[in-house]
Amino acid sequence: MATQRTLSIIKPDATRRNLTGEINARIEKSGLRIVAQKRTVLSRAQVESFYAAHKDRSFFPELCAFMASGPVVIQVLEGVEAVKKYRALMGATNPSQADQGTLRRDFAESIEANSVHGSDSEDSAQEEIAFFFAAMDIVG
Ligand code: FUP
Repeated sequence: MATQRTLSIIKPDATRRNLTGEINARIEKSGLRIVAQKRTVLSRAQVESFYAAHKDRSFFPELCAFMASGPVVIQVLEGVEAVKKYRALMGATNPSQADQGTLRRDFAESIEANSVHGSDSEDSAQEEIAFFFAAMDIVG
C-alpha cells in the first residue's frame, strides 16, 4: 500500500460557512496528513485552466463562476492510498447520492457547491499539485 499525495480544495461554499477547521479535522481523523495548504481567491482564468477537462460541459461556465466567487483553501494531502482515501471521505459528486458520514453528504449545498474537490487518479493528483504548489512548498 503506497504512500501517495492528492490535491484537495475546500470550495467557496465551505469557506463562506467557516467550515475549514471542521473539514480539516475530518481529513486528519481519516489518517491523511495536510502537508501543504494555502487560502486564496482563484481568478476566473485559473479556474478555467484547472477545470479544462470539463470545458465542453453545460455546467462549465457556472462551475467556473462559483469556484472564483470566494476564498478557497488548496491543500496537498499525504497518506496511504491518499487518492482513493480522500475520494471516499468526500463522497459522490452529487450530495444527494453521497454516503452517510462523507464530507459532501454532510456539508455540500448542491452538486455545484459541493464543498470539496479531490483528485480522481494518481496522474491527475500529480498534475493538480504541480498546478498550485512548488515542490519546496510541500513539507511532508
Ligand atoms: P468530482 O470529481 O466528484 O469533483 O466530479 P467531476 O469531476 O465530475 O465534476 C467536477 C465539478 O463540476 C464538481 F465537483 C461540481 C461540478 N459539476 C456540476 O456543477 N454539475 C454537474 O452536473 C457535474 C459536476
